[in-house]
Amino acid sequence: MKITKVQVIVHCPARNFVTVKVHSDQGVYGLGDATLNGRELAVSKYIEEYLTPSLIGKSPFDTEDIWQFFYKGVYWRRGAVNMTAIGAIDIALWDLKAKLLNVPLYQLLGGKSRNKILTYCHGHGTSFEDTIEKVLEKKEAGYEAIRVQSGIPGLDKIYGMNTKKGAKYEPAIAAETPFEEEWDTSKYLNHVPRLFEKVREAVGDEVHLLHDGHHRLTPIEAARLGKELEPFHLFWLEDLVAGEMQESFRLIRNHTTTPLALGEVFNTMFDCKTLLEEELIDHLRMAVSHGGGITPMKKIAALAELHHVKISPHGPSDISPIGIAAALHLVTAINNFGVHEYMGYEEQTLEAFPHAFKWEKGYLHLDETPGLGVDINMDLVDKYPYKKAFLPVNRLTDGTMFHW
Ligand code: CS2
Ligand code: MG
Repeated sequence: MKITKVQVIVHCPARNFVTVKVHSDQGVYGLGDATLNGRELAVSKYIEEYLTPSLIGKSPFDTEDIWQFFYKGVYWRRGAVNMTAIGAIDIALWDLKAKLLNVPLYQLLGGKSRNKILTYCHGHGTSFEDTIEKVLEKKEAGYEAIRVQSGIPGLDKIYGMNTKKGAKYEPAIAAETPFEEEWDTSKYLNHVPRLFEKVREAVGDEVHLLHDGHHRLTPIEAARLGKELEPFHLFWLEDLVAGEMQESFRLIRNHTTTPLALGEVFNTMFDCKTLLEEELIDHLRMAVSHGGGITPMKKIAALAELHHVKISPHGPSDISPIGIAAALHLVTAINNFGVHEYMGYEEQTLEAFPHAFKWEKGYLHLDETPGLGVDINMDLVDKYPYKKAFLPVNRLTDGTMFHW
């Protein structure tokens, strides 16, 4: 059995996606998600130029050896572009292998550890009232876990806030250069505890509430926020401090019992080794696509299990249904799953990637379709050409460049 051809497809059905299609001499193909929001072409070129030639002629069953070949063979290890490229190939090979064996992918990863996958959605608003309305709507729709973000008085355009009432949140903006947002940490820190006090009162104790700090605080600011939110029993506080500084979490952990989540920008085990070994977080948010694929994520999940950390994958709409399916199969098979983010997709994206997984009453469900259970509609590829789009950048109100 041999790999015969690799295609890299870049298109924009509602937003940009990069998809890898690995063909075998059996007439069966596997799909991988290589989307890296705002840097799509860097990954597609990397796969075409540097990975594809080495894949031709290899057996699609040799996922471990192929992963090691690309990981160890690059010399310049790690990094988001490199690991997303390797991850997409790895996901495609696992999809292909499971299709060739005629089983859903989770059967190759340990079988079923659960029947359905808990999800959280976004309850975002411009003001307290608008946010509470959104959260109640999501609760009504069946969500048991809801991430809450809201506009902050005095700041016009910030992370996680809808620009217009009723609009869907999409951070990447089509343009030649990135859009600039603004930030003020003290306004934020004063606002968030008041927001959660009101939301908790409106929604009751049954719903899990989450919040994303998007890497903007210092350790001591993060400790203050965690402490002040304790009365509202959050499911988690995500990305409080930039993830590069794993040691920062020692201080935060010592000050608060609010559960901590981190890791959507991580791409290898080494980004979270200290966090796991010292039990400094509760949820690891690495996406399978950005984390180098199923092969390393299985190992990371095993290390996390040893340290009471749950795998709770990143699931924004800039990860394609292929990347989401890869995470769903992984978390179906492992014991230490927490929650999966699910924003849903625009119509054009759904049309472009027909898929077997289904969302119902707060949970995602897989069926018995062999492989990942996702396809790509090749007839739509030319209809939706790539449009350059960027994630925003962020400055303090005095103009200082800040974290986004
Ligand atoms: C976020 C994302 O889903 C999340 O938790 O932090 O919206 C993230 O900003 C984007 O996916 C970046 O591409
Ligand atoms: Mg996040």
